[in-house]
Amino acid sequence: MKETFYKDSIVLLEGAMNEIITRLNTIKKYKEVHNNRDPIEYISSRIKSEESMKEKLERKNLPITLESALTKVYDAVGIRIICSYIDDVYEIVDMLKKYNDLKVIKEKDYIKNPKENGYRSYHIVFQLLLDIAGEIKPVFFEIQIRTIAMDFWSNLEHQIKYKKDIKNQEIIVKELKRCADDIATNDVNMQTIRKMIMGK
Ligand code: 0O2
Repeated sequence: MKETFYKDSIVLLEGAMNEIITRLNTIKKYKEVHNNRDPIEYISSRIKSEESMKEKLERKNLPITLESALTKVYDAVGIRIICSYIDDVYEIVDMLKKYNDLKVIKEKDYIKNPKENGYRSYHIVFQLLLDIAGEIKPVFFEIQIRTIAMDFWSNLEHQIKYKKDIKNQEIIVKELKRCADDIATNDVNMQTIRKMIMGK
């Protein structure tokens, strides 16, 4: 077994992750065939590492137990969907919400309401009722959907979290915020130009 902290439950987490990835890959192919355009650029996924899960439980003042990792924190399974355009993000959100076996638990639109540091992304926590040979097991997972530009920004910004004693932190934070705002403007501009090209 890969993850000792999750014990046998790793099977459920990996099962849910694989199931959702399969659906997303089917959506990709379907859209390509029927719309001549796939709104998803790429998909990544991960099971939260034991270290990162324990750190999160501690940060949220939750007991460091398997039970809280599976039921109090919702991103043991994390899936990221990267799109070219902002409209694609919302198209995917709508598509995901149409699955009858997915229940929305939590939803945050950090694109319409960016975080103070400039972070933009659409987050949804779903509960999937995983059917394992007739036994129904609920599994939570978090999907983050964002544009390529938002993803580029957040990958760089994320490094601040893990790097200690950063020199010029104040300037970096300010510059990152400026870049986030520039990126947001350009995402809107790119979307507008695309619509003009498409004659919409
Ligand atoms: P890691 O290391 O990426 O896994 P809450 O609703 O606030 O109680 P939560 O889960 O903190 O619970 O909510 P939220 O805001 O949906 O954040 C979940 C994840 O989004 C984070 O996971 C990050 O991956 C990402 N995220 C949120 N805010 C930021 C940000 O300001 N910058 C970047 N780069 N990523 C962010 P983790 O577990 O915190 O971290």
